[in-house]
Amino acid sequence: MTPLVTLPLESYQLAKYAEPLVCFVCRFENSFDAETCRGCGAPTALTHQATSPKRAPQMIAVIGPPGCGKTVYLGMLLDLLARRTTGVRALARGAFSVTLQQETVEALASCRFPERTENTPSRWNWVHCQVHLNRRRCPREIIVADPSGDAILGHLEGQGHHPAVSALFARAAAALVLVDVSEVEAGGSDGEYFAVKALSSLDELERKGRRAWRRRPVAVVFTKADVCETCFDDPREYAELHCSSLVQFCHQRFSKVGFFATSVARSDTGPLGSQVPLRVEPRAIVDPFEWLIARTAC
Ligand SMILES: Nc1nc2c(ncn2[C@@H]2O[C@H](COP(=O)(O)OP(=O)(O)O)[C@@H](O)[C@H]2O)c(=O)[nH]1
Ligand SMILES: [Mg+2]
Ligand SMILES: [Zn+2]
Repeated sequence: MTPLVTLPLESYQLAKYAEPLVCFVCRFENSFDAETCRGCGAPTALTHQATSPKRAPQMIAVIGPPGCGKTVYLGMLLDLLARRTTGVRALARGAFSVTLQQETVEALASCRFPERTENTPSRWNWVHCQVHLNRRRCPREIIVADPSGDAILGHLEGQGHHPAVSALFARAAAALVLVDVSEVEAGGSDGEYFAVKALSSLDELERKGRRAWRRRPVAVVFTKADVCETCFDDPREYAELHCSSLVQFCHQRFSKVGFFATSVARSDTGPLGSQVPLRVEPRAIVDPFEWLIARTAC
């Protein structure tokens, strides 16, 4: 015997699915209840938030090979910006925006560096923050992702499909290009080639008009500069001496380029062979960000 049951037809629930949620980062059309974008992996909370402010948020592309120090630099940058009471400050928007800062600071506080960033974009840390420049100017909405270097490399080498990297490259208002000083000092030039490849790829994306990449600001950031004091003395001169093809490329193709040296912690080889932070001593971390924001068109 089949018992008869009455089920209410909740068709109004289906109406929610009729209107897609267009991802702010990659423009993929998601269903309204998706947690991460099926196109690029960014949290959909970011898209919900992005539609609320008066000014649309601007993205900053963070570019560098695996291991150049993106996670450590960004985590420390956000922590410093969040604790400031004057000058450029940042307020996180949404719980997901605090994770990068939290994971980095907790790792450094327990004498280790953060884990290597996973390749899958839905596992990257995405940050949406409100950046206050000074009392007179209204705050800016900024979105930054901490991408995996392997995904950027894959995108540059044309291997695989990396919608998150493609979207960041195409739609970012500015770029932070990281070059590892410890590699430069060891005589390597992979970091320099990586930076030239990435900048060349940006330049080819948009060459004409107001949105041309040559008009968008690019900060070249030498990370782990604790290994070479002269890099701090004059980062541009250091770049001209050690990364001359990068400097040439920047001058030829971009109109707003700055060179910076930063360091988060001195490190040494631990008992298990991995690098451990010896002394956390952030130096010149905010300078590139401050420079970039001041030059990013509203
Ligand atoms: N000496 C020094 N080493 C650093 C610094 N920042 C990062 N590192 C080292 O670089 C490694 C990779 O850093 P990470 O931020 O994970 O690189 P990512 O792959 O670009 O995100 C860390 O595990 C540390 O060994 C720094 O400021 N100074
Ligand atoms: Mg990382
Ligand atoms: Zn997306």
